[in-house]
Amino acid sequence: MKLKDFGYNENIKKLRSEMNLENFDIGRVSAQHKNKYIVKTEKGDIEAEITGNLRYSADDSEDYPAVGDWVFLMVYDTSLALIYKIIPRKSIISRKSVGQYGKKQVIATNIDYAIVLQAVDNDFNINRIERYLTLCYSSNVQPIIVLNKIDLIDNTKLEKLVNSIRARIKKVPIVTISTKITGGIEPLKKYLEKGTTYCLLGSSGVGKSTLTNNLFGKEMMLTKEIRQHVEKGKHTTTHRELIVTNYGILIDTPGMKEVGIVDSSEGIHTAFEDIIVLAKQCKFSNCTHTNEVHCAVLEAIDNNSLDQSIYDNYVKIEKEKVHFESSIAEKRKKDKDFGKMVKQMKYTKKRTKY
Ligand SMILES: Nc1nc2c(ncn2[C@@H]2O[C@H](COP(=O)(O)OP(=O)(O)O)[C@@H](O)[C@H]2O)c(=O)[nH]1
Ligand SMILES: [Mg+2]
Ligand SMILES: [Zn+2]
Repeated sequence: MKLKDFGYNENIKKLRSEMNLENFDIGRVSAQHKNKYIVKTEKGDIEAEITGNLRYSADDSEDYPAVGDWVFLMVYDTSLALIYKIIPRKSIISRKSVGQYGKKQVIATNIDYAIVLQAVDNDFNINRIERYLTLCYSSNVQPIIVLNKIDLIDNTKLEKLVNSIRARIKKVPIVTISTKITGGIEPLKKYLEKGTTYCLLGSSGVGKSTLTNNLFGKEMMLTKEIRQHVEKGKHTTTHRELIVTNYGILIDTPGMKEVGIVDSSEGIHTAFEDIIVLAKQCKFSNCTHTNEVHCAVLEAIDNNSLDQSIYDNYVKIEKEKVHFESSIAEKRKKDKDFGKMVKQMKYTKKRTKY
């Protein structure tokens, strides 16, 4: 395969030459298993680890390679390669780390578009769509809203669902599909382009893997292996895979029960544009739009020009963002205090030696 097939473009080429590492091979991280990475290169898929140097200089999860990354590597043979450096990313999708306070977890990088997938049966939830949009905008990724499993409802019901999204979300394409009927995913194919990278976002069970398989054209062996793992009760929650198809490069993500929003002021601003526009007319520039007088947002709800449900979701996501930011600040301070203490201890030790 050519580098172009898995997303190599002028931008990567430029960054690559700027970095002046012409002696290294280049590849794209397609999967991660603990501390091993599968990297797609012109020579094929190669198993790689990171250099000690990269490991020691990393102090954040974002400093490690992630699925979607372009990396410089030294290839010794197909089962031995070292990742030396990560090429700066165009976009990073991350979420709150599950179970690690104040930490982020990178889901995928260098994504062009996110396919925000929901099933029209019991999974449908506009608040959650807005949440994913916030995540997309804060990650510099363009969203496409896709409703799957439309074989399960009639046209009237479908039209109602689409209209209900349209009432709240104005500028994002909405595509309706089914992976179970012939030609059911054709409407989506119009939005897909070879060589472009798409990340599938959505709860578990909405059809992300089925859609990936359909676009790939055949059932992937890998998916079956993973299923067997799951059946044996092993965890596969961190599994992500970059898959090259004629309809673009797809990154299937594990179902996200909760989309924890991390530092996303930009994202919130774009997803809740109506509110942000109104907010410019609030009396106080630091208005929280919760209890202030002359708050243009609250007034708009009162006179029905702003939907209460949009507002409620906005307040909820904004609150989470503030909470996460303070948890990060708190964690940084703790780390810093700890660092100081260690330094102090070393210093004391030195002094007492003599
Ligand atoms: N009725 C219907 N079922 C679907 C459709 N797409 C996927 N499914 C089913 O939904 C279930 C979950 O699909 P899967 O791809 O594993 O979801 P994932 O967790 O998002 O990867 C499977 O049983 C699929 O066969 C669809 O368009 N219509
Ligand atoms: Mg899946
Ligand atoms: Zn206000």
